[in-house]
Amino acid sequence: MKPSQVETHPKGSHARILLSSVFGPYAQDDEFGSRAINPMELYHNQVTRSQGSFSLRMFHRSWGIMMIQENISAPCSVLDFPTREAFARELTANHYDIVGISGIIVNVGKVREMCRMVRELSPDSTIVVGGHVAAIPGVETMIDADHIVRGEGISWMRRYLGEDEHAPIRHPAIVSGLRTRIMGMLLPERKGGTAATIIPSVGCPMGCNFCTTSAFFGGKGKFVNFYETGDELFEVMCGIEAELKVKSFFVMDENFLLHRTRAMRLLELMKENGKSWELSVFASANAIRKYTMLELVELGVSWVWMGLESPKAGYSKLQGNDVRQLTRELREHGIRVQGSTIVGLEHHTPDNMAEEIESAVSYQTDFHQFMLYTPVPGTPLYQEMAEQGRLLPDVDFADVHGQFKFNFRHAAISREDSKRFLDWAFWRDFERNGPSLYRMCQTILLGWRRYKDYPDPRVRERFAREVKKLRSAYNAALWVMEKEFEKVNRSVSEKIHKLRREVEKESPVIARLTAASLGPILLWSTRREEKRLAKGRTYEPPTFLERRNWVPAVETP
Ligand code: B12
Ligand code: SF4
Repeated sequence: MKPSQVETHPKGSHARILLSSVFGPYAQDDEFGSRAINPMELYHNQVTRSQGSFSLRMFHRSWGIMMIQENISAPCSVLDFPTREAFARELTANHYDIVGISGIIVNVGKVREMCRMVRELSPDSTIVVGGHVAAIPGVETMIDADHIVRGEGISWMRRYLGEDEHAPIRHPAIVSGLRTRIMGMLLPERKGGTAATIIPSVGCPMGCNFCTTSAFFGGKGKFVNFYETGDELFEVMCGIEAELKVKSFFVMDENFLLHRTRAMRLLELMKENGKSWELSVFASANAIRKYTMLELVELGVSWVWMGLESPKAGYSKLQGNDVRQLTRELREHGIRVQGSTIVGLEHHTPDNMAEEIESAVSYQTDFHQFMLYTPVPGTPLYQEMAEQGRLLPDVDFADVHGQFKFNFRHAAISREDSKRFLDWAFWRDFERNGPSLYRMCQTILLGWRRYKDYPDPRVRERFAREVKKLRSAYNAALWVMEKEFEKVNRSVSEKIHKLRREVEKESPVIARLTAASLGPILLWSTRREEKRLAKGRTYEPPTFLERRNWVPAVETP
């Protein structure tokens, strides 16, 4: 359905709206499409999942519906991570004219059930479904919704309510992660302690054939900018800095560094205003190479999520780039690298797969995501596979996410083997390179040593903030990792020991004292966590209910 064909809702901006994410619990197998292998956790789901108690665990809110709520003037509730009961309660406790449901492809079973519940419990509501789930061909026959919105949702919702779709985008103050947990410890949630999420744009113009976010927002050559200029972005970031007391931003933009003019203007303003911010960004190798290391460091880039895919894959973003060298350089400049490698590309075979995984692991990134090559509905790759008749017919959409098994016929690798290779890749990266927390500590130390006397005080201040953590809690964690890793890989344990000694050289008293005092507590919590995980412990996000422009409904007699 084209958005332009949709008529404005009769109540316009007076319509009462509920925006909900799909219901949990998530980390379990159920008939609605929850999967134990697919918890609502970014790192544990697809990055550090083999790292046991050293896995970084945290939740992220559903930013799409938060953005929509912030940018309409209608009374609107956001219900995030509800249970089915909480969703039912909200539908009956309030009358909603519009119920918006947000989901991705794996969630289609839940979206179906939620539409059914709305029809039953709030039959007068108009149902709008948005997010990546809308990309499934024929989704209108799978769910009972009135409108299915493909692509950018703020402008759609504004149009639907008769509001100005081109009005400037207001950015909600979003704390990027919550309930962070590592080595069995729940980290305290103090104001300013966690980065803020900032979303400058959606989509990516590079248009890699498998990329669902690029395809969803227009494909090759297209994307939607919420903030065109560095000036606009700077203003938004200043507002969020003041509200959340943060200096650190998780920049949720598929290829932030590709937009060099915007990034360089942001840098100029950061310098003029003495902003010692740190940015975690997603960027492709070709985009990173548009900058010198000093530009990246001055811009505060402290963490980069970069697609490594495979050296033989031929993606244009990797062309002409020695990604191994780039990874090394970034780390030497104190920039943590999160690599992302695809398992099961067309040229992979059982004979070369182990070698390809070995090569990916040898990049020694701080974090490493592995994903199966996956034709996802809506992408050029899906279209191609469908035309070639290679899509497997009986794969549930709940299992189409790249962390389980192939959903297509690969020329050389079987479905069962796809999972074996994927699991092996995660394990090998952990076993050979150690916990990601240890690798991060390496990178922080390298950065600090290189930049502690840098002329720009903003840069010095940032590295000083980072090394403070290294000297205290992280050094205690190194002590534990060194001990625990003896059982996994003695040579890595020795490397951790050496790093700890180096950290202690930087700050002999504090680092040693913290290792001695906090270390044993962390060791105890790490071992307790291992036992809990072995017994099947999982984690779920809390439910959020937030209202904006809210006025209680007027009762009609
Ligand atoms: C944060 C995130 C998560 C968080 C949780 C988010 C949450 N609370 O649900 C975590 C880390 C837990 C997560 C988990 C998973 N994720 Co995820 N995730 C993301 C990420 C990085 C950002 C999402 C985001 O906020 N984007 C910015 C907002 C503004 O965009 P948006 O959400 O698309 O919303 C816009 C539109 O879609 C639309 N819209 C959205 N909802 C609605 C609702 C209505 C009513 C309307 C009208 C419009 C609308 O309007 C919004 C504004 O334009 C995206 C990648 C990306 N760049 O988007 C992947 C992404 C959404 N995840 C993806 C996947 C596959 C997963 C996992 C299956 C893990 C995996 N194996 O990769 C799990 C599934 C979790 C589960 N059990 O359901 C895929 C989805 C693919 C697909 N086509 O379905 C994406 C696109 C990543 C990718 N490129 O592969 N994820
Ligand atoms: S560069 Fe990354 S975000 Fe952009 S299209 Fe390719 S995979 Fe997607």
